[in-house]
Amino acid sequence: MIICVFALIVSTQTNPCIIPRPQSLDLHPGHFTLASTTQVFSKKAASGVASYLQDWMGIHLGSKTLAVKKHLFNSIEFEMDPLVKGTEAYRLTVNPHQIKICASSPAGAFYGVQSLLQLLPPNALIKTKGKNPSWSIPCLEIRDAPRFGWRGTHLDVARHFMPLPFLYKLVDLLAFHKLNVLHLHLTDDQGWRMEIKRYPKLTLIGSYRKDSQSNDGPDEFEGKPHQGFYTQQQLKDLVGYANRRFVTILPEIEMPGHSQAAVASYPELGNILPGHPNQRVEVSTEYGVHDDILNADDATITFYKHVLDEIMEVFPSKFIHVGGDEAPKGQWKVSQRAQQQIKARGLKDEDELQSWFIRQMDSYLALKHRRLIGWDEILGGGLASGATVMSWRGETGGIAAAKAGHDVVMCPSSWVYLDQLQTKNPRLEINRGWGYLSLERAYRYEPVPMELTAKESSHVLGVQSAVWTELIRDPAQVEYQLFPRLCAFSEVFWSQPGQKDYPDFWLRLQSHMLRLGALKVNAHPQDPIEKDRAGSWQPGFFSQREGTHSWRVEHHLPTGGEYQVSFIYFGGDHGLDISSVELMDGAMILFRDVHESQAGAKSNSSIYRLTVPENLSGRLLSLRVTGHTDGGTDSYGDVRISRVTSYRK
Ligand code: TNX
Repeated sequence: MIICVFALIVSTQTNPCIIPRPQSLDLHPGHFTLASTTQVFSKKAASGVASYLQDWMGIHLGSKTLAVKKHLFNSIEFEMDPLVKGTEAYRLTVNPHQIKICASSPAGAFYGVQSLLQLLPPNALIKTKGKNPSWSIPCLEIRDAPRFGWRGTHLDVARHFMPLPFLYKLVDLLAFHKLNVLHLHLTDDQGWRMEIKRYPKLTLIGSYRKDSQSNDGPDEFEGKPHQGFYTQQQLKDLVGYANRRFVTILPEIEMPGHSQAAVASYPELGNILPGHPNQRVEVSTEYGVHDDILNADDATITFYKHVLDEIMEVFPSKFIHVGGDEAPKGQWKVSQRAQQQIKARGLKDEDELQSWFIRQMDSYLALKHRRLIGWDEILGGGLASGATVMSWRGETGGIAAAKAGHDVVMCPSSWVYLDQLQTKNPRLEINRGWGYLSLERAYRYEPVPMELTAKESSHVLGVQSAVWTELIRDPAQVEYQLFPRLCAFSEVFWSQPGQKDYPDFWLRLQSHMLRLGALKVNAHPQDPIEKDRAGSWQPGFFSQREGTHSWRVEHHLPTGGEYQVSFIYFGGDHGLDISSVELMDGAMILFRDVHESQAGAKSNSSIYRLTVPENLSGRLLSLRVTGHTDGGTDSYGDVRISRVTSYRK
C-alpha cells in the first residue's frame, strides 16, 4: 500500500495529471523550482489574477509581494496575448527559468493558474506551509480552452441550510476544477434562506422548521428543529469572493410551486380554498411535491417583483432563476381567485396561468437588463420570450427549447443529479438516496443531444450538476456526494468530446484524489471493485442481431486459475443478452463458457466462469463475448474480471 501511494505521488510529478484534461499538453525535459523567492509579475490587465496567485504563494510558501518589474529568472509572468483565442483560454509554459501564463482575458489567466496548481505535488495544496518549501514543476506547454461557457453546480441550501464557510470552500473547489457557476437553490417548501429586507417574515418564520423527515424511512422524523439563513451582506461578500475566482453565483427563488415556506410566512400569498377560508400552513417538515403553491394574484406578482429587486441588488448574475418546477395545479383549479384571473387574462387553463406568472417575471427581469432562467416546466403553457430553460426531466425540454431558439442549460436528472447513489456497495454509501449514478456513467454524459443541429446546439450554453439535500444534512455529506463525480463532470463540461477517455481519467483521478485529500475534501472512496474493471460496453457495441465484441484482458489474468467474469448493466434502454464468453489467444479458443443470461433491467448482472491455463504470460489475450441487445443499441455496462478465491477447510 505504502509503495503504491509513493508510486502515485512520483507519477504526479513526472506525468502531469490535470483534471479537467487540457486540450494539449507537451512535456519537455527539465523542471522549474517554485519557492518563496519566486517573483510574480503582471502588467495591469491580469493583475487581479496575479495577486490571487501571490496570495496563494503567501499562504503556502510564505512569499512576499508582487514583483514591480519583470524578472527573467525564477519568475512567473502573466502576459495578455490577444492571439490566445477565447475568453477563458490560456497557454501555460514552464521552462527551467520561468513560468509564463498567456491569455487574452483575466479568466483565461485564472485557469492557467489552476492548471499550474495541479502541477504541484498534492501536499503543496495543504494550507500550512512547511519550512522553506520548494516544489518542482515539470517543463511543459499547455494550450487549453473550455468546451462550454456555463459549467455549473447546483446546491440546495433550502432543504438543509449549509453554513457559509462551506460555500466559500465550495467556490474554491469549483474554481480548482475550472467550473464557473454556483447555483444556490435558496427557497423551497422546507425553508427560505435569504434575508429580504422588505419582507422580514420570510426569514423570521420561513427559515425555521420544527422537524425534518429523516433518512431512516418516510414516516420517521429527526425530532429536532432545523433553521438558518444568509444575510444580504453575507451573500454580497460571498459573491465578491466568487467573482475573484470567476465563479458566478446564480440565485434561485422558487415560484409558484415549492413555495410553502413563503406561504407559511405570508399567508396572503397562498390560495383560499372553498370551505377553508382561514387555513394556515407551516414550513414543511416533509419532502416531496407540495400542494400549497402561490396564488397568482396581482399582489403576489408585485410581492415577488420586490423580492427580485433585492435579489438583483445582491447578485450581479445576468441570469436570475425563478424555479417553476413541480407546481401542482389542484389549488388553482378550485380557487375562485385563480379562476377569475384565468378569465380576466384570457387564458386557457391553469398551465397558461403559470406561464403568465412566469412571463410577468420575465418581462420584469428584462426591464432590469437581466435574463430569466427556470426549470423545464416553464415550457408548459407557453415559454416566456426571453426565458432560458434548465432541462432536468431528461433532455426533452432542452431539445424543445433549443429548437424553438431559446438558450438551455442541460441537467438531466438521471445523468447529473448527485443525490443519487454512487456505488452498489452499501458499505460505501451514507444515504438512502435514489437512483444510481456511477463515476463512469457521470463521465460518459454527453451534454449536446444528437437531435440538435449545429445551429440549434449553439443554444446549449452549458451543463450543470445538482445536489438536492432532502437527505443530505451537512457539508461533509455534500462533499461525499459531489466528489469525485464532480471531477468527472469538470471534464465533461470543459474538455472536448474527442479528448474524453475514461481509463485515462481514472488513472489521473488516482493522483487527483491525493489533492482532494490535501484540500480536506470528504470524497467518496474509490470503489475497490474498480480495479477489476476489464472494460465496458456502450451503445453500438451490440445490436438486436447476435454478434460479438472483444476486450483485451491479459492484465486481468496475471496467472492461471479460476476467474469470474461479471457483466454489470448500469443504464440505457436495453439490456444485453449474452450467449457465450470465450477466452482467446489470437484466433485460438482457450476456454469457453456457454450459457444464456441477461445483463439488463430484469437481472442487472450475469456471471461466467473462466479456467485460465498456466504459462500465458506475454500472450495477448482477449475475451470474446457473443450476444445481442433486447431491442435497440442503447445499453451501458461494465465487464469485470475477478479471481475466484477458494477457501480450504
Ligand atoms: C426534483 S429537479 C426536484 C427537487 C428535488 C429533486 C430530488 C427539480 C427542479 N425539482 O425539488 O429535490 O427532484 O432529486
